[in-house]
Amino acid sequence: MVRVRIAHVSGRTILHVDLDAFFAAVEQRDRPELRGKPVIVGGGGPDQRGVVSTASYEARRFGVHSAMPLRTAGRLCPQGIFLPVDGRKYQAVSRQVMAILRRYTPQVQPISIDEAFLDVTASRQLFGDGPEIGRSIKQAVVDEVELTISVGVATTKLVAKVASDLRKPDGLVVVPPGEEAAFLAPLPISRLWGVGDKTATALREFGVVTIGDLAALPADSLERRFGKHGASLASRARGIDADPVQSGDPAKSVGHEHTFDVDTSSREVIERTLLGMADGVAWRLRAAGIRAATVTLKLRDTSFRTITRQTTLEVPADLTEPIYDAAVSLLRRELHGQRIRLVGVTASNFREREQLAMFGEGDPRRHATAEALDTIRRKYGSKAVTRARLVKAALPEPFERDPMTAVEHRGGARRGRGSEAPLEFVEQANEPVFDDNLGDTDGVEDPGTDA
Ligand code: TTP
Ligand code: MG
Repeated sequence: MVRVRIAHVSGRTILHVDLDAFFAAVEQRDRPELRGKPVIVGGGGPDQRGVVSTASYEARRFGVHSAMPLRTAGRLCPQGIFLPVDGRKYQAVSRQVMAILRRYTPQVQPISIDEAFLDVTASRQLFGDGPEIGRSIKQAVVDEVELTISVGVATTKLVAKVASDLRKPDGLVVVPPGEEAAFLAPLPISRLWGVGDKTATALREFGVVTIGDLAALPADSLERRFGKHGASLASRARGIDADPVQSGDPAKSVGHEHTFDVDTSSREVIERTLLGMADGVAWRLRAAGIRAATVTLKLRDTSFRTITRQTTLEVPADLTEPIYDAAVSLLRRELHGQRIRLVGVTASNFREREQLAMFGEGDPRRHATAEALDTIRRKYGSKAVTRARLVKAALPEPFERDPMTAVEHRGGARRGRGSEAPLEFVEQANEPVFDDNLGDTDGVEDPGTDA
């Protein structure tokens, strides 16, 4: 544990909380005979074709890690204890932990099944400073859920996230205000949240090894090389990240989700499904007279691992194409052959049409076409018009139910997959997330809709 003095400061205090070896730790908790042993959780059963969801720290010593084929894990760690994924159990535990976090502040933003940001700035008077709150949460999770977490405390989400990962398991890393850049500088760039493999490789070609190397580069040369992300890379390398913790407001997003009858790894099927949903989302935005600046993709795989990835549009949209394009580019970064159970797309960060003069109207012909189609849909029903790509796929389109009556809230009636309408119409209780400037964010666990 790294303990550092922290004065009461006027800036923000943000915590990032992440459970340690989550799925494996839950299994070790429930079966004490597995404690201290190399536990490897993956696949839905004895199916050796699957991949590792996670491995206990004992198994990690053999080189086993998430996303590794189970076969490889079996070779590296023959004495490993292989267990199937019990997604529902982990979801229930996740909800329990999130509920503990919400005792410290309503400003909780879950970003995956086992991690969340908290803005505790306003909670300090009641619960003590950031490190104190971190310790208190760690203790509560041990006492009530019998699991360990790692916590990062900092002034920004970016730095808190990097910090929580640094002393796993059971870590508490505190970065005092003003020391963000110095804290990040010696770390390899791969640790910088939002820097994917591609960017990391490109940066290495630039001679950048540590985050400090990146921070030392002039912003304009980064911009020349990396376009609009260059400037944001430079400031992120210094720990600058104004992004707020977004606890979510149901009124602030419009989304569709679809649970496949059979989990699929077909890119074509997933993309076509997204297209149908983007079309429905755009239609609802136009009906409400609003445009959305943020598009969030949600994916849940066979092992119930749920992520969301979010991107901000340069121009707020209420047309299918920009929403679909944004969702697909997020999707392509995340799909690497895994079987997908659920996909969703959400638009948020709304702007009234009147506020949009500064963005210009976009392509007026496209708008006229979309509005003409909307008129036909209103008059003859939503099935009257559909996209050629959806017809070819014989896919039901998303707006076959009245949006006003088909709103489904989480925690509502559970439905088996077989009985579900093929395209769920979900008014999302806004999980979305946060704007990572690189448009590549970790996302939120949805505890409810995929029961
Ligand atoms: P992580 O927090 O990335 O991993 P972890 O909690 O197992 O280990 P750590 O101590 O390093 O935080 O992911 C949380 C859970 O999500 C993990 O327990 C299993 C699941 N998961 C997958 O199913 N597939 C994956 O590729 C990853 C990375 C995680
Ligand atoms: Mg974890």
